[in-house]
Amino acid sequence: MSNRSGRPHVAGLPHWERCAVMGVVNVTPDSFSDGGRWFDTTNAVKHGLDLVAQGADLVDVGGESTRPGATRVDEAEELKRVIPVVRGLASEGVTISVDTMRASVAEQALAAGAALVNDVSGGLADPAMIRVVADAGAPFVVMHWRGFLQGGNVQGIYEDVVGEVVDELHARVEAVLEGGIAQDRLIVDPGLGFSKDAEHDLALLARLDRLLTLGHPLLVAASRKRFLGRVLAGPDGAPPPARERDAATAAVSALAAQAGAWAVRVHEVRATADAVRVAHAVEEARTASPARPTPGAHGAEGAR
Ligand code: PMM
Repeated sequence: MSNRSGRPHVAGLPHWERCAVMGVVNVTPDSFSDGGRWFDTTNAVKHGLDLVAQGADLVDVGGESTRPGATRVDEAEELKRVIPVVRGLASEGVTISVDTMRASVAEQALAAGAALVNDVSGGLADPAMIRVVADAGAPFVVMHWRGFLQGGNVQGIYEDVVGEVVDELHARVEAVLEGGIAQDRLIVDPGLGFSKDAEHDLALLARLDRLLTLGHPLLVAASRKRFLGRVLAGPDGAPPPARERDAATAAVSALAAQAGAWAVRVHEVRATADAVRVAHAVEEARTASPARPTPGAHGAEGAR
């Protein structure tokens, strides 16, 4: 979906003239990259407000780590972590997305003021999810997901990762629409790092244009992920720790924005807020500048 300016737009959310910045608040003791740091309501709300002050357009609140191998938290614990934070941020006027695979958490978060449901399972983990989101008329992120990690990562085998992710996301989009979520409220996400290794993630980032053919706003969540560790590894092959991957994350944000992503999901907002603004300014300059002959053509003319 896109509006008159050609920018992708999601019904039910504010319109942003450039790639939006989704700041992450993980209210978990064990998240992959920032677990434990914001693990109480007061700290988590403060962190969310700090992210907004640094340039986040919306804040993604999650109470369950999706890091490979993480054990699931029970529903009561997830609710206890997430709902007070959603309520606290909503009372400050923040646009909130709730990162959950549970319909009950989504339902209560929407009632507490969340605007968007971000489900890394694309509605597969909880059969009630699609109905809850459809009934609330809320926007929904459908991420590419092949199930909870199994021994040996059997789900992470692809012949053509880009083609398979596009096809599988297309099938999920159809199922979600069938379930009653509105066409103009659906966002798609390639699910970087979920049953994917570094080569898979890079191949997907190289072909975001193929994901855009799905016809839905695209969310890219590369922040601090393992593939960046691989790209940044030193001569000994050791990846830098997750918190030292923020400059690389901002580089991905600029590339994703330039490719036409609707939003990027990041832990460290400031650098990405700058990156998407630079990408937007370059895009505006491209639109404003009239087409001219290429230097090669010019030179050839001058030589004649
Ligand atoms: N990745 C994580 C959590 N939530 N949501 C979406 N839509 N896409 C993702 O790729 C995604 C997500 C895992 O990262 P974290 O635990 O470090 O935040």
